[in-house]
Amino acid sequence: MTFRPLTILLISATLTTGIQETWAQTAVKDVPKGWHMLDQQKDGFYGIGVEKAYQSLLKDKKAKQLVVVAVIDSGIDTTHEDLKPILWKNPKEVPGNGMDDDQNGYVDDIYGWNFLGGKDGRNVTKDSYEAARVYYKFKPKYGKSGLDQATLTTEEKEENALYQKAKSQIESQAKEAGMYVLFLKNIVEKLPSSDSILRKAMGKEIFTGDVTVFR
Ligand SMILES: [Ca+2]
Ligand SMILES: [Ca+2]
Repeated sequence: MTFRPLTILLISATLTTGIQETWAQTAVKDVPKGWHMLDQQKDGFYGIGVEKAYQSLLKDKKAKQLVVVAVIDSGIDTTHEDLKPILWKNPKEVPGNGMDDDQNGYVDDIYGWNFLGGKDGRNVTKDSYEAARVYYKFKPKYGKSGLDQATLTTEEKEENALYQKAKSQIESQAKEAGMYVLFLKNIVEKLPSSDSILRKAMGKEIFTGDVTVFR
């Protein structure tokens, strides 16, 4: 499988990791605006400590050479004050004219391309994991019963190995999801009787999920 060179910029996985950890950490507290910029030691939030970096690591420093960093990740804010002046731009593409000026297959790809989006590069409502995309792409070819491995070319064997790996992952997830469905079905079936028990125990028709009333 081959991929076109990506021309997407910035933002590291650190931000994603920080989001997950901070979300768990502050689930019961008010989260300040811009928490993701804060510092764990100084502010108590698992942000990236950007001010600390400006004041210590980057203080009085200027770039010695130009480094272009390509990052394959979710989108970035191309209007951000720190990113806007340093964002790499496709020099052969004219933005906003609806044409693929550099003829690389992508229209108006001035900062890169959203490969998870629609054909026009716009966001889609739903997307999927890579394993699911690989699974459904190769299933018609390698998912057939009676597939003779001996007839496959070297490239097809590699594709088939990739398909089998994705299939294993997808089927494992599907099995797990099936168990959750059974679990949720059981809860839904019990809800009417649980509801009547709770209303009787609390002596009111309308109640919230506040469990402290039972303490
Ligand atoms: Ca283009
Ligand atoms: Ca264009």
